[in-house]
Amino acid sequence: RQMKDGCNKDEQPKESTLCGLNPCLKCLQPDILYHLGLDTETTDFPKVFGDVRFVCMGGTPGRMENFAYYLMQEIGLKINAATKLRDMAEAGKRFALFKVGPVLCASHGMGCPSISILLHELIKMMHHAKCQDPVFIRIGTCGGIGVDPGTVVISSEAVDGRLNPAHEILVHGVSVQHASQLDEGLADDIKSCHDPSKDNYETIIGRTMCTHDFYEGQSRLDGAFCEYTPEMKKTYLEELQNQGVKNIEMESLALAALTSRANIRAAVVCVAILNRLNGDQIKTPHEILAKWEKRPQVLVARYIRKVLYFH
Ligand code: R2B
Ligand code: URA
Repeated sequence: RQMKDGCNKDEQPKESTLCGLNPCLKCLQPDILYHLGLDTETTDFPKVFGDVRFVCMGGTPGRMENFAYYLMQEIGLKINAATKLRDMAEAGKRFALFKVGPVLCASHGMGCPSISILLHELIKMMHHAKCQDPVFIRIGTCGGIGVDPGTVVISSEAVDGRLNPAHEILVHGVSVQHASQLDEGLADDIKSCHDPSKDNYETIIGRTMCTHDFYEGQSRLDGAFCEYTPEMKKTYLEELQNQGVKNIEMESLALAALTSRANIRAAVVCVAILNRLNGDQIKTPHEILAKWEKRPQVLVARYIRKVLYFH
């Protein structure tokens, strides 16, 4: 595939395909991935993580552990029924990290600040391990905009609350914006794993709005504070809908921005647990939510299988 300017894979055949990273990384001996509880001195990164081709992330440790066991079955790596996976980030006491062959499954917590910390450390991990073209995928939940609950939304791009396609951070007190485009080809490839003969729900591609808050940032009327009217909420959500926004969640801006800075392809695959045009509170029973949460997992597992065995 086409490399970004200044990235030439052939010049450094033994390095990772990532680029644009901190030039001082090589000075860090060891480099300590503090929140993962891993470091380059006590772990041989190329040996342990060098085969990683997919990095899947989701909000909670439990969901990512379940996904890892599900993948083990789906990609045929189940050695015997008693195979137990170890949380490789247990020492960090923040995130959970499981490895199933070429797939890493990590929990990212809630919001851009949390997933940013994870991504800095996972991207450094890919670099130290000399991984080749790893793909990063977030599987999660979201609020839909005019879509039926249970629908899977794959993000075409991430935008902020002003519909600006950039992740803004403050560096030295100065605003810096990083473009938050996602890989279109990857989104299409994942969507093509939807099977209308088996899946009794829709899978769509659309714009994703990413906010830094679940309540006011998403124009909910049920937060502890609310200084706008139901009419103002209606106007805002309808404007989002007119602008092609299909869902709202809280991590896509950081994921899109940090991965594209490193020349990593990334996707965001979320199931809508409600239609925000019809309400704010999530009243769906837990058993149904649990079923819906599997939908992005099933789709992404099919995608990984296809890439591993049919390419
Ligand atoms: C979706 O769900 C969480 C909030 O409930 C948040 O992490 C997100 O993006
Ligand atoms: N996650 C969000 O960020 N918003 C929702 O409405 C549902 C899940």
